[in-house]
Amino acid sequence: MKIGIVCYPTYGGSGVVATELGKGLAQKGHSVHFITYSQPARLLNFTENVYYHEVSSPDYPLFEYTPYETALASKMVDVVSYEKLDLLHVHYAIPHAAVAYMAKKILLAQGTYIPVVTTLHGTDITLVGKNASYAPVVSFSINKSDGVTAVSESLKQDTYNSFDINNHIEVIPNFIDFSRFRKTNKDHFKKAIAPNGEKILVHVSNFRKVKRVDDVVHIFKKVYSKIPSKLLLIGDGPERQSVERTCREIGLCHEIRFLGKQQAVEELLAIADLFIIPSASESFGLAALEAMACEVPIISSDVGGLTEVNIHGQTGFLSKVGDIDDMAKNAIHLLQTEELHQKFRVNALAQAQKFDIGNILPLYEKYYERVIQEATVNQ
Ligand code: GMT
Repeated sequence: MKIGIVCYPTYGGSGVVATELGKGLAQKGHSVHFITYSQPARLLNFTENVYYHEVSSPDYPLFEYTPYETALASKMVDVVSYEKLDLLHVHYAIPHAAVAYMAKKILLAQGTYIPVVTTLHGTDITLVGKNASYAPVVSFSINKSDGVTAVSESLKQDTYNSFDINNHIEVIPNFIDFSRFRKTNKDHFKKAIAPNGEKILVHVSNFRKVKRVDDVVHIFKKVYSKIPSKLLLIGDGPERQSVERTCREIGLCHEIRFLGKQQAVEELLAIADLFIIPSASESFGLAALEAMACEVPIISSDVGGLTEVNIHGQTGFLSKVGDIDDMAKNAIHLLQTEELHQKFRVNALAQAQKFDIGNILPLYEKYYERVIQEATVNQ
């Protein structure tokens, strides 16, 4: 198949999933055309069967806001026509699903029918999408997509609950590439970070409010009072400064390291004893899955798709959002009970294996084929 992929090229989960999906499809022989405003963060090397089309939206003195959507729609039209694509797959509803609808109508006027699949990722539904400024367009463009997928059952339900949707939503969960995410020996890292054999707790996110990174620091404080430990905070974003202030206030800056955006997260996960993800909302929790693939048990909140990834009492523990005491209690229990910790490590890996890219990619391929076939019949 010839597939066009539209996504945010930044470090966010939706862009990561879109890029890894595209690379996986390309490896299976499909031609994959990325249409984005800059080179996707995980697409920096040459990859066979992968093409990159940059969207540029020229500035003009009249524009207070550059009309990116217009430029993107024009680029979609151009790439679909010239490259003779079979399908457009857009990730994150805002604005991609609406722009795809526009491109589809333009192409139809030129005699080409291009089926559009929209993948819902999370905040496009649960946070931003619900906002009255966007909701009517989000709802309309989901209904007008030829296929709609959500990354978890929970997100599917949230979508039906929040919008007036008359389209079927297929759940295709996020996935993990074990050739990259697996436990490897990084003892030299471990020695550098925890020279006296301290336990290593890790959090990875984009430091947005929804991630509740402050909770991570407060959980760590409680763990630290019982167990010699270190905290690694990976990623960056709007809450970083405030989290740094919290670390200073509780006087634990010397035990907490802010590592910023890291390319090789798997190398740090390889030395982790626990992964903390206390988010207020999480449609899937790809960061947790990546940790589990590296055999790291999870301490998480019990929201959204996290309940489908982290299994309470097996791969980690789930607590109510903001229940720092419970999360700390669970973390301490796990770190102090070596046998249980080891068992959770094994379970985490087994659970992550269900989301192996090798199992999930064929679901997308089958879904594409179905959408293309239905679109041909309904034309
Ligand atoms: O987590 C974020 O805020 C980034 C966001 C995105 O779209 O880039 O992540 C969402 O999509 C990821 C990939 O499908 C999911 O793993 C995350 O759970 C989801 N984030 C939220 O729902 C908050």
